Amino acid sequence: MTQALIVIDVQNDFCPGGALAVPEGDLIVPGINRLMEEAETVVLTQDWHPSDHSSFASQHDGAAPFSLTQMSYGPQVLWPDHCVQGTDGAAFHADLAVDRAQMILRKGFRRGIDSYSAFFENDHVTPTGLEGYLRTRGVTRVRMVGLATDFCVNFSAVDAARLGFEVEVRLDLCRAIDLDGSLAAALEGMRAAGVKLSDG
Ligand code: VGL
Ligand code: ZN
Repeated sequence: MTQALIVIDVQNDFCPGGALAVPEGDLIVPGINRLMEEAETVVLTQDWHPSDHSSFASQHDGAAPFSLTQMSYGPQVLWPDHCVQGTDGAAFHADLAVDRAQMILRKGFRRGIDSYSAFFENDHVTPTGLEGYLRTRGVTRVRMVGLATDFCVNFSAVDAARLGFEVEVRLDLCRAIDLDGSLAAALEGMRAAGVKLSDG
């Protein structure tokens, strides 16, 4: 029974001062580094958008950031431009111990579709390949930490549970965006999917 630590999107744009800053997003870095030191298998995910990504409000005439739109694959929040490929905003937080990671999974790189989850793009069917990576390495349990609790951590955790992994989310090492009750809905959804929520 092998466990993997999956560190979701601990990138400059999600930290204070970034384009889509999550309150206290940087405070979780030291605790994540400590977990990474002990973990046998470490995966980092990296939100990685082209500059004209369709999840950006700037690509939709008159649309305000944080408004909701309909895409062919379902509802989509329109975000401020963030995590543009190759920019400093897309880089990992400078203090994150990235050398501990064996795999870095980039997601959201296709213009027309977002990818909150580390396992599937937002159409919920296009795989990222992470499931195969974990299974071929014998991983059956995953522990998740990172940003943001109510978006990328939530979607990743629920997908992992649906795929049959045993999932724990360390809420003390996550921080939320919390748009219109999205944090409460995410906690409820994760619980319903069988995700273990813990505080350390
Ligand atoms: C995320 C919004 C847009 C996240 C990524 O990492 O939670 N949220 N892109
Ligand atoms: Zn994004």
